[in-house]
Amino acid sequence: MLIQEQLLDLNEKKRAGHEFHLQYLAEILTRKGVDIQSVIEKIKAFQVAIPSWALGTGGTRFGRYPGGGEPRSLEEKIEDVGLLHALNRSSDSISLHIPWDIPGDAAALQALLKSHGLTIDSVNSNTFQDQSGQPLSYKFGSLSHTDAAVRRQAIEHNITCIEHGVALDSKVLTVWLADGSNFPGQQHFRRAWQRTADTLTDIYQALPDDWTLLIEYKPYEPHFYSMVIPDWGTSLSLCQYLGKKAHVLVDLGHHLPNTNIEQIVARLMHFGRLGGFHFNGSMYGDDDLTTGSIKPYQFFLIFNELVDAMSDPAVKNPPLAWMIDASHNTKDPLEDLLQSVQNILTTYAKALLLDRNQLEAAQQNNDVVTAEELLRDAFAIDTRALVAEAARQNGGAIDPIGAFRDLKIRENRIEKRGKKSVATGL
Ligand code: PSV
Ligand code: MN
Repeated sequence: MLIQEQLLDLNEKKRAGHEFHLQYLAEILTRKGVDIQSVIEKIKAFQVAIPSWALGTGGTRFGRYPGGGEPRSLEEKIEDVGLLHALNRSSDSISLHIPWDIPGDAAALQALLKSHGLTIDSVNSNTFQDQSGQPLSYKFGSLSHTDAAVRRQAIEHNITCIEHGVALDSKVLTVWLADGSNFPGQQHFRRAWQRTADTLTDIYQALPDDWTLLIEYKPYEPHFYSMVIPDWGTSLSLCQYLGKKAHVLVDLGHHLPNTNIEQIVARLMHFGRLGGFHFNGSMYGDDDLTTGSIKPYQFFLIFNELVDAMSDPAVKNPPLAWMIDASHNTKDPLEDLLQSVQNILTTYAKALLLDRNQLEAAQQNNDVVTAEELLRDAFAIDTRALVAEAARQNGGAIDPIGAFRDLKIRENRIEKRGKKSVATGL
C-alpha cells in the first residue's frame, strides 16, 4: 500500500506531460481508426516473468562487479520481483532455477507471493553445473551422457524440479541442455540425440497432465563444436517425439548473427509448437543484453509475427510463457529489468497497431513497397505513452525507472542487505 501511495504522488508530478503525449498519440491513432483503449487493455494484460537469476549482477568469466543490495534468499528475490511488479504492473511472476532457488516452506512462500500479487512461472533445471556433493559429474553431458548412471541422475534432478514446482503451483518445466562436444569425433551425433530423446521421455512421463515441458535450443556455448540441441529443428523433433505437452522455447540470444528469428517464430506457431520465449538483446550471440537495445527493428519484426499468429483464430498455438532471460553486468539489475519490460511492451504495442488487413492485401498483390512501408509506419509510432497509461491504469508508475530512482530503492536495499550481498546465479 505504501508504495502505491508513493506512486500516486510521483504520477501526479508527471501527469501533465504524460497527458499531453497521450492526447497527441490518441489523436493520431483515432484518425487511423484505432480504438486506443482496446490497445491499452491488451498492454495491461501482457505479463512477463522475471527470472530469479537476473536479480543480481551478472558476470563474465573475467569478473563480476556487484552493485550491492542483491537479494540473499528466495524470499528477497520474491520481494524484488514484487517491487518491479508494483512499479510496472507487468511482471506478475518469477521463474526459479533449481538448485539456485531451493524452495523451503512452500506454504510460506505461497503466502509471500500472494502478498505481492505474484505467481511462480517456470521451474528451470540445471544440469549445466556440478553442485557440491553431487555424486556424478556433468562434464561430458547430462541427459545425453554416455553413462546411464549420469543420465539417471539428470532425470532425477528434473523430476525434483517438477516436485518443487508442483508445491508452488508452477505448470512449466524448462530444460536447457548444455550437452555437446568441443572436438570433431568426440560425440556420436545420432546416438546423442537418441539418448536425449529417451531421457526426456522419462522426464515427460513424470510431468503432470496440466504441465508443459519447454525445450530450449542454443547453437553454441558451453560447447563450441556441437550442441546436442543447437537449433529449433532439433527442439521441435524432440517435442514431436515426446508428445503434446512438449513445446519449443525460443531464447532471442540463442541464434547465430543475422538468423531470421521472426520466421522461426512464425513457423513454430504455425505448427502450434511455440511454448515460451526468453527475451534479451544480442550483438554477437548469447550476450544477454537488455532486450530491444541492439536491434529494435528486428525485435519489432519478431513481435509482428507473434501478434499476427496470436490474432489469427486458425493458429492453434498454446498461450506463450513470456520471460526475460538477461544478465546485467554494468547496469543496476532492477533498472535493466524495468527497461526490458518497457521495451517489450512498447514493441508489442507497435505490433498491435499494424494494420493487418492492409498488410495482407499488399502481400497478396505482391506490393513489396506498401507491405514494407506498413511495417515501417507501425515501427515508427512512439508507443511509450500507451505503455505509461497502461501502467497508470493498473496502479503502477507512469515512469517506472524514474520512480525507482526517486524512491531510492537501490540505496534502501544496500542499507538493508549490505554492500556485499551476492545473489545466486551465474
Ligand atoms: C542458457 O544460456 C540460458 O538461456 C538458459 O535459459 C538457462 O536456463 C539460463 O540461460 C541460465 O542462465
Ligand atoms: Mn534462456
